[in-house]
Amino acid sequence: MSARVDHDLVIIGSGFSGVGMAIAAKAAGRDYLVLEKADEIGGTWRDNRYPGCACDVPSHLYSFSFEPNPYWSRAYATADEIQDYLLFCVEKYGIREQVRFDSTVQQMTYDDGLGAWHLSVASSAGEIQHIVAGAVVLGVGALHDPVLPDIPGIEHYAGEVMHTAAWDVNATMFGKKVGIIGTGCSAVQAIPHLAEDATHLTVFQRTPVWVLPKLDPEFPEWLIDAYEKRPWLTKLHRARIKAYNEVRSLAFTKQPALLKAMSKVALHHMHSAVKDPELREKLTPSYTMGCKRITMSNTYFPTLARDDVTLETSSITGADATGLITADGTHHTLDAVVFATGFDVAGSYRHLDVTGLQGHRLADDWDAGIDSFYGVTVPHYPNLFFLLGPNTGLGHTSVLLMIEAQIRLIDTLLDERDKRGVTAVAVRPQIVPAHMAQIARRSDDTVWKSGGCNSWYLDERGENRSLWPESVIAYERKLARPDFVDYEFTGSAEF
Ligand code: N01
Repeated sequence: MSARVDHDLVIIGSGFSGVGMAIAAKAAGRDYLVLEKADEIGGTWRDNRYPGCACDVPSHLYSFSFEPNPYWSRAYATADEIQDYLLFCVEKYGIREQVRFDSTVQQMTYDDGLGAWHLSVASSAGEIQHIVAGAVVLGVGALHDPVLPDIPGIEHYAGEVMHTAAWDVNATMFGKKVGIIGTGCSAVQAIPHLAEDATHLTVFQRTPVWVLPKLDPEFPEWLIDAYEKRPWLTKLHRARIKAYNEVRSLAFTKQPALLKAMSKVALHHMHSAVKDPELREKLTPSYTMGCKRITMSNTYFPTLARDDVTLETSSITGADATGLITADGTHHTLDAVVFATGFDVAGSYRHLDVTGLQGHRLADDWDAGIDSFYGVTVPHYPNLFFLLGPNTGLGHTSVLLMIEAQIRLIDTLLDERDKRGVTAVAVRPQIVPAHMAQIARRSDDTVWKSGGCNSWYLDERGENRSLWPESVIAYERKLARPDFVDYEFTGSAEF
């Protein structure tokens, strides 16, 4: 480590991305520090504690490949079980002592002479610390900043207000009249649980959602025993579901015939639970399946068919002290309103004030179009790396596959930088337009663009800057063998 930097590597965020990067940095013998704005490890699975929160990617694939977990209790783990797994990894690999909590990065400025980043880090008490880092990895998550829609008069509402992604675990909906806004993945998971507790649940739906049956068996003891005693069996199972999810994910994105067949399955699933033709009509999506993330639930439709659950499709026009008002003039009296209204996808980066080479500011650069090279590096920002950055989200398989591929690439680039005895590595600006053009071409034939829906997958220009439009295995292969001519290695390490 140079005497002029405080740490070789600063990792921002301690979700799966940050923890995975910290484990790799420790194994590589780097001097690293993790900055976490909250007071506990975890990102998504620390914050999303709404009732019913779970992952709709199979548990054995939603784990680090180097730390297979034979003890997953079911096919699709709950949020609590996933958070426990992450905390287990943190303890096993001895990461916690290198995590600084209550540390929000406010500003980052690249120092070209030094080949390092100056970070301003604030605590909740307002103390500002200055840290110099030889490289920075952003593991801040794309689905992190909750969106609260602008409802006229909501400031006068006197009942409880919650967002699914900022759930107060001490809150109870028991015995209350509850309204939930939104019918995306989070809502589909929460609605059956909220209906159990509430005296009445009103679901405010703007767009119906495609829901497939969920095959979510609990794993029997003998199978958990077998996975525990024979680690190769866990690895084999993981490889099998990885291959299956790869095919499924591509098919759900680009195969109209398969999507049509799956739509029939979803409609049959709904019809078998909902007998009322009027309710069926309200629940039937008009956009092509796959345009938004496809959800899975065995309890969503039966819940909507309950007498104490109302599906409201008239749009919300306002709020007052006691509830919400819809366009048809109905006043819905509610003790609690739950926002299951999603995330500001660009928000995690907008909050960061990042200045790179020659005064380039990330917020301004990305206002003109969120360009990156494989979502990991961005021109004009040397020694800065993104985990789950632009165009590396996934619709229907495990983002941990992307995170691990990205961590390997970052490790390789930092090793190569150090081997060459220079201070900086950055992607060459000239090669990024062709890469982005290829992403645009590959996105053109996806259902995300042609499916006739609005979703967080596309930006306000209708361009895909969120998801990886090709095979995950191709992505892993490409990042495992980077072409160093795509990068500039500069700066003398001699001071
Ligand atoms: O959010 P969303 P989410 N009035 O943006 C509605 C991941 N995830 O939290 O469709 C009324 O999908 C909006 O309506 P519309 C996953 O990647 C994963 O559910 O825009 N309604 C929509 O119904 C997912 O894609 C898991 O018309 C309003 C909903 O709110 C991502 O997180 C589990 C409204 C928002 O849906 C986001 O999912 C959960 C308004 N003013 C989430 N504004 C896993 O299992 C918005 N809506 C891995």
